[in-house]
Amino acid sequence: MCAEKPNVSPSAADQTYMFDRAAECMPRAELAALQLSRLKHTLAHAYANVAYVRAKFDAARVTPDDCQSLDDIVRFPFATKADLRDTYPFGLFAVPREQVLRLHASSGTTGKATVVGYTRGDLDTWADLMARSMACAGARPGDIVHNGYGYGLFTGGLGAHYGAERLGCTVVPVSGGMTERQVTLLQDFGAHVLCATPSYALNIAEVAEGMGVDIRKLPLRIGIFGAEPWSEAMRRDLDARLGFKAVDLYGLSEIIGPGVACECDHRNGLHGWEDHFLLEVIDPKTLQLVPEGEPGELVITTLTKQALPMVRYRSRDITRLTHEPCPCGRTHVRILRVTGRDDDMLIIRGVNVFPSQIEAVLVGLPGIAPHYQIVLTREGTLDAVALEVEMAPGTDPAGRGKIAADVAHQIKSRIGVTCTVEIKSAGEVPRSQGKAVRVKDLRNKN
Ligand code: DLL
Repeated sequence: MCAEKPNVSPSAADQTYMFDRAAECMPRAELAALQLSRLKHTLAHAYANVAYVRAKFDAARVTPDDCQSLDDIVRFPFATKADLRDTYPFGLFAVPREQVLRLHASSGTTGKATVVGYTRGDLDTWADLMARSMACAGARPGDIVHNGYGYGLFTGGLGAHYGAERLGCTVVPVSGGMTERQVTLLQDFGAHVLCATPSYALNIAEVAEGMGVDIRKLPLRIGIFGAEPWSEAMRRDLDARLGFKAVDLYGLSEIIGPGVACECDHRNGLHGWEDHFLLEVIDPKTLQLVPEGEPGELVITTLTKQALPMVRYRSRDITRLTHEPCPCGRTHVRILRVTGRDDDMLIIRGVNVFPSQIEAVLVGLPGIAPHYQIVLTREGTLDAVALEVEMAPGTDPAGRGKIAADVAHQIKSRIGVTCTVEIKSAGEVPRSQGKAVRVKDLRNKN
């Protein structure tokens, strides 16, 4: 309970604040015209300056002149992570390397890292889009922003950092890790906004509980969480444990980093910033567009990037789009939460399952803490799934067997997957410092 927490919700007038109202509320027809002129420019820029892109367009027998309307985008070939790997490190840059002021890279767990670059103009656009996103989420100039996203090659830390500064906030650049110190700083500095992955936010909440600190009584108002899939159930849990509003932020380094899309106060999907990105959703098997509202893979074309223009980048992220008007007045399409990546999708004895579906079942079950790992092994020719879940602190260990049976039953009846469940003691499942590792795939190792 949080009876002492002061009522710090922004006033009604404050809720109408936007970082760039003209862009965020642009009438749809104007937005489409802007997109088309920017799309033409991007296609011409990539074709003229990136040999790899030119060769792909030539092979597909298209030139930038074939784009006369936004619908013509489907004539152009897709880009994938493989393009970045094939041209490692700088082969997709459309400007001389000397004009690239910043590099970021993914860790590249499979194969080479993917490297992305930014001109001065790109860094400026990114800061603007992150400022816009943070304001959309409810951050305001003058707020203190505790930035727990990792600093370094990952785009989360510096992306949120420059966005918060652009908005006019005081940034606390703590990065991930040293969680006890983070709790102390949250208390001492009185941050209003917490930026972190949702799994790390959970870790912070838990460490605070262990230190006897009630996060719900601190001045924190908003959590801007992203960089990994999370469920509505996890959001409810985070809202309750942290005592403030958990808001979803989406992005990917290949496109710009965080700041591609963000929820507003209504938390009914993430506004995708269409003046800078053209968003499509395709069926990953047929590669055709799906009707609005149907789930599919998000494909993104950058409209203003200079160093690394991306045409039809296949994100692998599964989501849905809606143009239903949002009460906030922003006109940009909404991404209805990214449920997972199609390359994270587990096919367990023929059933397609995303880790976030398992999470949604686990969060809220009695006796369970929302810390889990899915361990995949192979038994003969069949995949076997073991779920390692933690007992909630204070739960009687004698009840493990019953809790395990209950979890297995719920997973079977709600998702249709048979799994064995191991109930671990509090603290046994590894804690996240950034992006949580939800799946341990041992199938090729035994
Ligand atoms: O994770 C950028 C980011 C940083 C976004 C901080 C939000 C907050 P990458 O490391 O390139 O970039 O990973 C991008 O993470 O394709 C999704 O699969 C996943 N992802 C990012 N945001 C969300 C989200 C950053 N809100 C990949 N929900 C993306 C679900 C997300 N998945």
